[in-house]
Amino acid sequence: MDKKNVALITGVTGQDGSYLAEFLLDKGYEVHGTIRRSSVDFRERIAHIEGKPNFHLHYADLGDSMSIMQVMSKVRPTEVYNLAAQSHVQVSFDSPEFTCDVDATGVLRILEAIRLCGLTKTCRMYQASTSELYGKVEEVPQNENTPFHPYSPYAVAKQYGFWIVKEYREAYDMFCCSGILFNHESERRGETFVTRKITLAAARIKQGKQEKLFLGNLGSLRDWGYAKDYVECMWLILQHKTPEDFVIATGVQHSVREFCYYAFKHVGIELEFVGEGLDEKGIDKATGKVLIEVSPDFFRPTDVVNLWGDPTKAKAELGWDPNKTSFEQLVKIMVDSDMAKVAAEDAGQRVRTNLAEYLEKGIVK
Ligand code: NAP
Ligand code: G4F
Repeated sequence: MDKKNVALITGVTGQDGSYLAEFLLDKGYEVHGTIRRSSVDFRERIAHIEGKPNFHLHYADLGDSMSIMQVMSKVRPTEVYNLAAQSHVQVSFDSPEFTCDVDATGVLRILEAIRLCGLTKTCRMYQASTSELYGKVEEVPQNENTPFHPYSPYAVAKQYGFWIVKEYREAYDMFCCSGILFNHESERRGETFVTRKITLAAARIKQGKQEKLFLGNLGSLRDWGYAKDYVECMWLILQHKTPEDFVIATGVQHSVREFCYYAFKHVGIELEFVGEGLDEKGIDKATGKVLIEVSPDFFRPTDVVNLWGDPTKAKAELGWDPNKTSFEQLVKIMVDSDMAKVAAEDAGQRVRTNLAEYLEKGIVK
């Protein structure tokens, strides 16, 4: 492999960043990642690759142009993957200004840093865009030509990111592209996203460490893929002959309710859902015990309820396989991982937070 392949990943400590770093290291890249200073040293997702000779970390914050300029001029990457973001939709209603600064202006800061460092012709840039842009959907399934209708502060900020990438491509002839990624999950998914919240609760309930799971909109529909498969597509987008935007999705849709059903089934609990709206409950068929309840705390001021991607373009032009991991396999991977984590957990090992309990009580959403 050409030794000159140098990747800079913002958000390397996140779910996608950690998988992408592994993927690029395996391909022989020199990989640089950005981290933020935090009062607790928590880099669980990349702990296994820290210390590898081709892996380097730098402090930078997407809200701080100077830090981005410094890392860009030092690393002089050939590929930049901008994965850093305030990525939680519900949190964006509580922190809209911060979300805008990081998820919108942050993208501009990255593009300008590439330009000002004189890397316009030598560096390709990938922007982590999102199916949330389709928001209050105007077409089902959604493809690259579906109109956008962002429906949260997060999505509005990401829409700016999408358009500023397009603008720099056209204005400065830069190789910069957006991957419009539908939801993708894994055993490394943050614990407050719905899939991980469910798999963790299924494991904890099965092992007698949690009584109940409280959720919001059970009818919400998503196209869920496996994060490990999706990072390959990010890379393929930057290897394409021309800079273009791509939808990355599986083409298969399920509801939050179905995700619960399969996750609990995998730990040996068959759920039956009874009632409607706020009164709906998920009941253990064998014991009659209520395991899932609906709480208004987890509803959003505006919610995106019908995401379903059409990955035809990525399949045809990038040769990417959107169905390497099926929905059932994804649920199994996540539940198996959480069953093992919960089994290993004791008071000492759960010092980071009592997040599962906070989630259960609705203190953290
Ligand atoms: P994630 O696990 O929440 O990771 C986000 C990363 O961004 C973390 O490394 C975080 O650092 C970093 N970050 C947050 N604010 C930052 C700031 N101000 N400056 C620098 N870094 C900052 O998210 P993910 O699921 O991996 O998603 C990766 C990207 O894809 C995000 O841009 C997300 O919006 C987008 N996306 C995700 C999905 C999905 O389903 N996962 C779908 C579509 C698009 P800390 O560890 O320090 O917090
Ligand atoms: O898991 P979620 O929080 O993911 P959401 O909002 O779709 O956002 C994720 O995917 C986007 C791609 O479409 C990314 F851009 C974004 O960064 C993030 O990775 O919620 C999924 C659905 C929503 O409709 C939500 O209302 O599940 C519903 N839901 C129901 N109960 C819940 C809950 N979501 C959360 N987080 N917690 C609940 O208790």
